[in-house]
Amino acid sequence: MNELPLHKINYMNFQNIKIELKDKIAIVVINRPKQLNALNKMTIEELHNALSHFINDAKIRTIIITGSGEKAFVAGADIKEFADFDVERGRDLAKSGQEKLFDFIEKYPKPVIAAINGFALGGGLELAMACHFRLCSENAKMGLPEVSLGVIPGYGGTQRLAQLIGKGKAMELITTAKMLSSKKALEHNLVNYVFSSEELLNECLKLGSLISNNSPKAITAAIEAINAGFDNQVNGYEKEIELFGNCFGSDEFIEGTTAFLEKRKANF
Ligand code: DAK
Repeated sequence: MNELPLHKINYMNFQNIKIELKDKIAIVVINRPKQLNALNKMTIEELHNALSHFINDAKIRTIIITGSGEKAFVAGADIKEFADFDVERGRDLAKSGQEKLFDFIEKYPKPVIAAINGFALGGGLELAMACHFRLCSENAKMGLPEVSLGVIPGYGGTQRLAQLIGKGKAMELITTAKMLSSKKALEHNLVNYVFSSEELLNECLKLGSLISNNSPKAITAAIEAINAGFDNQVNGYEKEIELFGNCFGSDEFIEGTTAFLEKRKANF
């Protein structure tokens, strides 16, 4: 990872993740480089705990999730951990993992950016796809190779990949288990931008800094409204109207409009 003047803070005694703070941005680094940052149960638990903590920390406006080292974001769920699962355990863990981490991130009230710094495979790509958007390094490789192991993506991958790149391409990628290069991932809109490994984190921080200028309450409402359009149970347009109306009751709306009229920068 890039050498940055990051203020390192030990929020909690995490074993598998590191937290670094830069201005109003929390960088969550998955830190199991010897296993290419494979997601085991404890890592999922720690990610959930760290993110839960940041929800109530008004100083943190954006979360960046990345992997330790230059080789991998996350090379999948930890294969050693789920190799002996039976049907019931597989189903239970898919459900609890989806709720605890993947759906939790998708609905998270602050923007979560995936900085994909290498392999993002299986559960790793599912984690990146649950994030609100993705940037990757030129050396990144992305895929859902689960069928090569006799399973299917179990952390929302069949749903989110089809939403992001379209049904036909998702069918191809999942059934062939092949990996996409960073260039192809950009062409397929799986990632928003590609940068060199050296630039990746700084570019994510620049986006985080733009986010920090804006109204946190409006951002939370925007995330909810965008997500509503992908929820079959909800009418996205109606949700947008409701959330739009709510904005008019917020102190941040008053500050934003007052600052504009007073020709100054809003202070959110
Ligand atoms: N799990 C555990 N260890 C892993 C790992 C993984 N996913 N990926 C890599 N490692 C470990 C390797 O075992 C190796 O450890 P040692 O042998 O040195 O102890 C170390 O990381 C370095 O890996 P390689 O030696 O293989 O490195 P290479 O450069 O040669 O290859 C690679 C890099 C990324 C191409 C290769 O490591 C690879 O193919 N890794 C596995 C990719 C993969 O198939 N990932 C899993 C996808 S399936 C579930 C829900 C969801 C899921 C599962 C369960 N439930 C709800 C129960 C999701 C499943 C998946 O993610």
